[in-house]
Amino acid sequence: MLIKKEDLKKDFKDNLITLYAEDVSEASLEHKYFALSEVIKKYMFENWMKTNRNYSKNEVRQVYYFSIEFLLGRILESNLINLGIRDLCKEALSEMGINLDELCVIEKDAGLGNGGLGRLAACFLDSMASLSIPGHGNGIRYRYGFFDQKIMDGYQIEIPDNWLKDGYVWEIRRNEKAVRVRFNGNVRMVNSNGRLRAIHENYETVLAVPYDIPIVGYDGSTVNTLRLWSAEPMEREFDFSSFSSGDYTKAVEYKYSVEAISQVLYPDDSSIQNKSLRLKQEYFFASAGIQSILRTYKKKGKPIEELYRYVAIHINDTHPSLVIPELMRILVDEENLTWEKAWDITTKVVSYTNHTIMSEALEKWPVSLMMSLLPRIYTIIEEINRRFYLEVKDKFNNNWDKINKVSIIQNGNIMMANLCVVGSRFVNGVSELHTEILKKQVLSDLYEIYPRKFKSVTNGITHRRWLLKINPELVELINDAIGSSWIKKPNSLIELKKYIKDKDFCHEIADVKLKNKIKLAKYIKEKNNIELNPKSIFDIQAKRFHAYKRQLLNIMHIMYLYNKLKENPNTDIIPRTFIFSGKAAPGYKLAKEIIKLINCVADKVNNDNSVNDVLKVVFLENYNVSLAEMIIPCAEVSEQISTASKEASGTSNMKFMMNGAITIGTLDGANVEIKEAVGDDNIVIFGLKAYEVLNYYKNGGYSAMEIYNNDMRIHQILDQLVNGFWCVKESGFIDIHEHLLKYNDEFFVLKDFDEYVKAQEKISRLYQDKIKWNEMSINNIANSGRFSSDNSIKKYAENIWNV
Ligand code: 26V
Repeated sequence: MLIKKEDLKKDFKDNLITLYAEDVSEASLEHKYFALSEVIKKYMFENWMKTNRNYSKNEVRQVYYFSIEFLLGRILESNLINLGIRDLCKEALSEMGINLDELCVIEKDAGLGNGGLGRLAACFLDSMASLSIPGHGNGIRYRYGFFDQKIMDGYQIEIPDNWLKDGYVWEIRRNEKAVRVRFNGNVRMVNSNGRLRAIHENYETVLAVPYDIPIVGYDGSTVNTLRLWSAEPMEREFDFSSFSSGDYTKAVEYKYSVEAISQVLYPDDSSIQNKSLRLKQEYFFASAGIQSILRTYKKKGKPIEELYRYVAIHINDTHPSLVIPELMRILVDEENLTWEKAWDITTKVVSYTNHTIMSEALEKWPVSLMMSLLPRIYTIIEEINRRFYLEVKDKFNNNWDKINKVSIIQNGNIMMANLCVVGSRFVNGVSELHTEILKKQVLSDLYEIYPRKFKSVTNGITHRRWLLKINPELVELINDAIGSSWIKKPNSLIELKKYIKDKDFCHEIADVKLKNKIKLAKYIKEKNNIELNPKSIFDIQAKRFHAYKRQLLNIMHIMYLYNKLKENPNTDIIPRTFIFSGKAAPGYKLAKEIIKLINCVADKVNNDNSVNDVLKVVFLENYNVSLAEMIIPCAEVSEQISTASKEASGTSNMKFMMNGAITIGTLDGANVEIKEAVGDDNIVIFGLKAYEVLNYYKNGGYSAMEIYNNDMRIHQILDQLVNGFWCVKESGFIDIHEHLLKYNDEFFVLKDFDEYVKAQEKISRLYQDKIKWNEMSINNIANSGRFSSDNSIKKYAENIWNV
């Protein structure tokens, strides 16, 4: 579709009139944002309709990506980029005296995700559409997204994210496509014509209403759909006339209990487990999604037995795992297929990605809860488990230890990862290392049963957002050097290697970085009132706060530097700005205490004139997609310092390298592959290896106390945690102290400290050689194409979905 500037201007002005009865001079930025978005929507909708018609007419296999999180961020500018009209639009608006950037920031982030997992889902949608793969998202339309974080007196405060307050332009409510989802009640088995039949009675019905968001691919031709479900009461059940019969409060209670299902995104923390509302959410979108897929499929007029030819369902972690018994339920109870046939279809259609090896994060649900909330689904899981048991008991020679480990139901709990492996065609980890750990440890017995199910697909990020959109000046440099073919073929970024020894190019790269840093320094001055030296090294750790990600190691290194400078003011230090950003789960005490510690250290360091020429510490509140877009282009050092084996992949590591930062990291997750890609000289690696960590967990032999007693730097830092050194008023950082000493430092912070300090010294040394540093930076950018999510999606398409 060819869009002309004059048409765009006219459409925009028309919209201002029809929406707000205003002209350009009268409209507020908000109104202009909405008017523009409506124009862009119209441009997308034509191809959306075409894409949908094409999908329903032609016999193409559709992929449905089920995820309880989609962390989209803002999408106006991405849509403009993918439609190929960002510059045109900028120009058109500027001719009317409007700055596009000012409109883009009006959009509220769609923060329907916690972090990496949700953002991955969003990047994958972008890649599927850009590669013209018929791939759609299926999730929940949360009324409140991930909380907004405020820092008050150094502490994290959570504020509800009312992102829908002013309406969301990119969605369409589709009343006519609503489906019903049933909860509670009881199940009775009856014999009908020689077949056992399940009758589900006395259930409560919830209406699932879909909201569709168009996902436009790069070049605009393919427009896929993200379908998010909202939970609403059935009108019949929520009948105000019952007021007269005295049931008014009951009716209101019903309404609220139903709406609660899609009310709020759970901020992941250890307390999710056993939350019945969470289980309701999981079944709600799994069931609604499956019903909607089957309805679409049946319109094609194909026999249900052939479903697997036309449909691939992917489950992003175990949260959508009830897809498996739900599909079984419909095939057996409603389509009247035999169990065997239904199971054959289900296990050909579904595939599963695991995203963590942390045992606390592996989902399990009490049998009692499942039985009462989803009685029919429970009986199906029980039957899957029974048949699976018959299959493995011979294979494992009645080895009960092993049989129990693979069992779907264990000690009164349903183990969702086991259900997923048994019920899926393929299972994959999200980096090579992570997949190896799944095979050898976490899911080793299941791997023994199904070796061919296991695959590895390393995560990726969409370079269209994480480079093209967020770092325009770097993009201009790249395009001048190697042309713009990398936008369609991200691996072509490798051509930049030719420029590594090009002095001019090196200088230009450094200039762009400096410009970006100056912009960020200005923002930080306004936001935090901290003055930064843009020539200092910008060293950034931006991600969720989790003990295993070890923000603590980072801040302890800063505490050590401070102590060293105080002891010897002549210590030669290359000026550094340490920037932290990220949210802790509201119930995660330790993580919140680490945030407080960072803010206390920042306060003291930044206000101490004897050190603040060389050392600055900043905590940027409310890390979200938009903030990530702002800070990532400014990083020179990317902190990827998780305890080896714990970070399944990581994706910010990829975003930072793509924008020219050098990684300081452990050999964990995708860092291993980043090291392979850039070579040992272009990354700084330190710390325990995954097998060493796993070995300590298995066999013991680590004593944090011993390190505390022998390393005086650590001794001093730990003592300062509890003697009021950093925050005089506070009672001290007792939880952190105990975590490290009393509970023996579960994530090996003390163990890796010495190597981390040395790695940081190496970073400083490297930075002094500006030429070398810029070469490293170019090398990182050049090798980052491999981590485009286009590559991940191609692998899924070929090896897993068969599309
Ligand atoms: C959740 C929890 C909750 C309880 C406390 C411990 C804990 C640890 C981890 C998690 C995360 C669960 C799933 C998840 O978000 N995994 C992330 O997925 C990303 C995309 O694949 C990947 O890059 C991250 O490494 C991985 O942590």
